[in-house]
Amino acid sequence: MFRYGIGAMKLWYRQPASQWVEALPVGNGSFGAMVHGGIEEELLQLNKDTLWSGEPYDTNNYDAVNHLADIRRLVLEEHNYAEADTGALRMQGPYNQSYQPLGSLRIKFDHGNHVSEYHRALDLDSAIATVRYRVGDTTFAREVFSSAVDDVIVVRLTCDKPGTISLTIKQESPLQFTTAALGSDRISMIGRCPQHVDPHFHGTDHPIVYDDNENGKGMRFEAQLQVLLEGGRVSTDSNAVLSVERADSVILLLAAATSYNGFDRSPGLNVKDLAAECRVKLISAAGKGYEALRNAHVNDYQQLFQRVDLDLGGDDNAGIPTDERLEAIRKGAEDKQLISLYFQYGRYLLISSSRPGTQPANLQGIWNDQVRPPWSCNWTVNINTQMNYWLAEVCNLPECHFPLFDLIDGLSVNGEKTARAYYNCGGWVAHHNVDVWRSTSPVGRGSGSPQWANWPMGGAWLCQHLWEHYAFSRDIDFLSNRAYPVMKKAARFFLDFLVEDEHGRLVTSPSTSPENVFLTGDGRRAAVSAGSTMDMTIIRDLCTHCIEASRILGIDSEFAERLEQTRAHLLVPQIGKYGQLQEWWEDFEEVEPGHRHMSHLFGLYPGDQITLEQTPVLAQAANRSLERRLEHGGGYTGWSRAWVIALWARLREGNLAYENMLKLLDVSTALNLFDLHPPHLFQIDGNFGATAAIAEMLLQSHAGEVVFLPALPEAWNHGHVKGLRARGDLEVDIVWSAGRVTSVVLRTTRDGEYQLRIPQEQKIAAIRDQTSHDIPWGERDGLVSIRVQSGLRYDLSFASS
Ligand code: FUC
Repeated sequence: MFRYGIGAMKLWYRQPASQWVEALPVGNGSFGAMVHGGIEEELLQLNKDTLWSGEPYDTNNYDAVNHLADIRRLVLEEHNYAEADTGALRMQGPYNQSYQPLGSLRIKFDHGNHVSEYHRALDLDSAIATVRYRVGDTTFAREVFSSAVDDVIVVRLTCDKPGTISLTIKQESPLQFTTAALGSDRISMIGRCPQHVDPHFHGTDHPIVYDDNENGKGMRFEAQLQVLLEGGRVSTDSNAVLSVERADSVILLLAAATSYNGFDRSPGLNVKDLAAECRVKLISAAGKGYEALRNAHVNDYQQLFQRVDLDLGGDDNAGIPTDERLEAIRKGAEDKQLISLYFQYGRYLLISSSRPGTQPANLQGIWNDQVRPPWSCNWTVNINTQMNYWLAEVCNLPECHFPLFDLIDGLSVNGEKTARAYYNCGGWVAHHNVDVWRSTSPVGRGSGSPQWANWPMGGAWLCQHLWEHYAFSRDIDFLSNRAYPVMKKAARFFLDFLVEDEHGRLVTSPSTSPENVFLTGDGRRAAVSAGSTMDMTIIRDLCTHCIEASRILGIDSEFAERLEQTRAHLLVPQIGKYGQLQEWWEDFEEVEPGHRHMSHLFGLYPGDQITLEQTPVLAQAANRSLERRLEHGGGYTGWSRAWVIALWARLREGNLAYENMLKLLDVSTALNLFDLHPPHLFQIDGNFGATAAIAEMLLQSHAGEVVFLPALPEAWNHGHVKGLRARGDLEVDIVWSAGRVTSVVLRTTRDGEYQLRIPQEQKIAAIRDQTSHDIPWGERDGLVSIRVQSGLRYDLSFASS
C-alpha cells in the first residue's frame, strides 16, 4: 500500500457539472452514479450493470450456413471480394440488445444559488465524490460513494449550522416507471426495460417496444431510498416526493435491484422479490451508520487502489482545478502530474465498474444516461472490450478481470450453437457484438456492413485474456479449471473453420480486418477476403497458448500435436509494398490508410509475436504501418490513440508514445477526464487503454523478459512507479532519475527464474534480498538472470555510470 500527497489524487472543479460528461462517476462495480454537484439541485444519474433491454433469445440465423460455400468460392477461387461482401450479408442475424439507464435522484435544496467558495471533487484515493460551498456564512457539504461492501450508494449532507438543511427528493427514470412512498422516510421507484428492436445505433430513429404482457417478458428494476436524519423532520407525499425540514445532517441510502437472473434465464418470469432485495440492503446499511459504512467502503476500495503508485515528477498542480489543467495542456503547458492522475483514474474506473460477480465494464463502464446509448453501450469485442481489460493485470487489479471471464464463459456456451449454425463447426465462436444475453452471432440483419458484422474472432481474442491472467499469476488452478477448457473449445472451432488456399496455407474465410475496407484490383470497395493478418495472428496466439497449457497441465498431448501442425501451416505475416505489415492476405490498397483500428498490429500489442529482438524485420514493418496510419490521421478516436501509445511503447519509442498521450488529452478527453469518441461521445476504452499503455511505457514482460523503462520519454526524466505487475507473478517498483534507473524492487509469491532487461548503458551494482544478502546473478547480451524465492523481496541497485 502506498500513500500519496494530499490533493494529488483528486479531480476537482470550481463549478457544478453543466453536462453529463462533466459529472463525476462513482461505482461499486455494478451500482453507479454520475454526481453533478448542482447547487440548488443535486442530480445523481443512476445505473445498475444488469439493467438491459430484451430477454435471452436465439439470434442465430439458421440459413447462414447455406451461404458459406458460395462466399468461400467467391473469395478463394474467384477473388471476387465485392460479391463476397454481398454474400456475407446473408449470414447476419438481428442486432443485439442495449444497456439501459436506471434513472435519477434529484435533491432540491432551499438555500438559493448565491454561493461562494464552491468546490466539487472526486478523491481517487477514497473513491468519494464531494461538494462544498458557502451560502452567506454557512458551509454546506456533500459526500457520495458507492459501497461494494454494502451494495448501496450513500450520500451524506452536512452543514456547519444546526437545523439548516431543508430539501426535497424525488426519483425518476427515462424508462417506464412508477414511484411510491413506503413510509415517512422511504420512497421507491419500480420500472421496466423495453424490448429494443435493432438498437445498434443511438438516436431516436429505431423503435423502442415495451412488452405489454404484464406477466410476460422483460427486465424489471426497483430502487429504494431511505433517509436518516440528525435533527429536523422527514415526510413523504402522495407523489412520492420526500421532504426534509431543518435537519442538522442527512444521510441518504440508496439500494437498487434488477430482475436479471443470468444470461440464459428470463428476467421477466422469475420470482425475484426486488423490493425485499432493496429492503434487506437498506436495513443492513442503516444499522451500520455512516462512519462504519464509509470506513468499510474506503478500506475495501483502498485494498485495490493503493497497490500502485506513479510519480512522473513535474510541478505539483493539485491546487489548480482539473478542467483548467486540461485546458493548459491543450495550450502546450506541461503537467506530468495530470498524466499520473489520468493513469490512476483509469484504475479507479476499472475498480468502480468491474468487480468479481458484476458484469464486465461495457463501452461506458457502467455509466450511461441514455435509452439509446451509442452502440447500445454494449460489449464490442473487436477491440473495445478487450482494451477495457488491458490494464487489469499489469496495473495490479487482477480481481477486476474476473467479470470478463464470466462473460467469456457465457459466450462459450451460446457460441457453440453459432459455430454450428453459421459454419457447421465444432467448438465455439463469438462475433463482434455482445450483450448481457451473451449473443454470439453476426449482427446486421442483412444490411449491416460485413466490415464489422461478419468477424468470427471475438471469442478467440477474448481467450487471450484467460491466458494473460494465467501468465501474470501462474495460477495453475485457474488455467486448468477455467481458462484451458474454454480456450481449447475456441481452438477446436478453428481446426474446423480454417481452409487451405491455393498455396496450401491455412487461412480464415470469410475474413475481415475489423471495420476496415480495401480496394479490389478493379477499384471496388470490399471487406471480405481470406486470412487477414489479425485473424491469423489471433489464431496463432490461441494455438500457442493451448499448446503451452497442455504442456503445463500435462494433458491433451494429441490435441496439442494437432494444433502444432495447424500452426505450422498458418499463413504467416507478410510485408507489403510500402514496407508495411500487410493487413490482408493480398497487398490491397487501403480505402482509409488512417483507419482507427490497428488490427494487423495485434502481434505487436496486445500480442507478443512481434518484438524488436526476436522479429526485427516484422517490428520494422509494424513501425511503418503505424507511421502510415498516423500520417493519414489515424488515432482519431480516444481508444485508437490509446492503442497507438501502447504500440509505440512496444517499439520502445517513448517520445512518440508521450506525444500521443498529449494528443489524447488534447482532443479525446472530456472535462471529467472521460475518454471521448467523435463527435463527442463518452467511451471508456480510451481511459483503460491509455492507462495500460502508460504502464507499458514503464514496464514490459511479454517476451520472456522483464524490461524496465522500455519507453521512457525524455519528459519523464525523474520519477517512480511502484506495484506494477510483470508476467510470472512479479511485483515491480522502479525508481529513476535523469532518465536512468536508480533502483528496482521485485516481490513475488512464487519461486522462479527471471530474465531482466536492463536499460542500455546501465549496469547492475548489486542484488540483495530483504535481509541484505547478496544474490548471485548472470548477465548476457543485456539480459540479467536471477532466481527468486517466494515471499522474499529483492532490491536491485545500479552502478552510477
Ligand atoms: C467499434 C469502433 C468504433 C466504436 C465502436 C463502439 O466499432 O470501430 O469506433 O468504438 O466500436
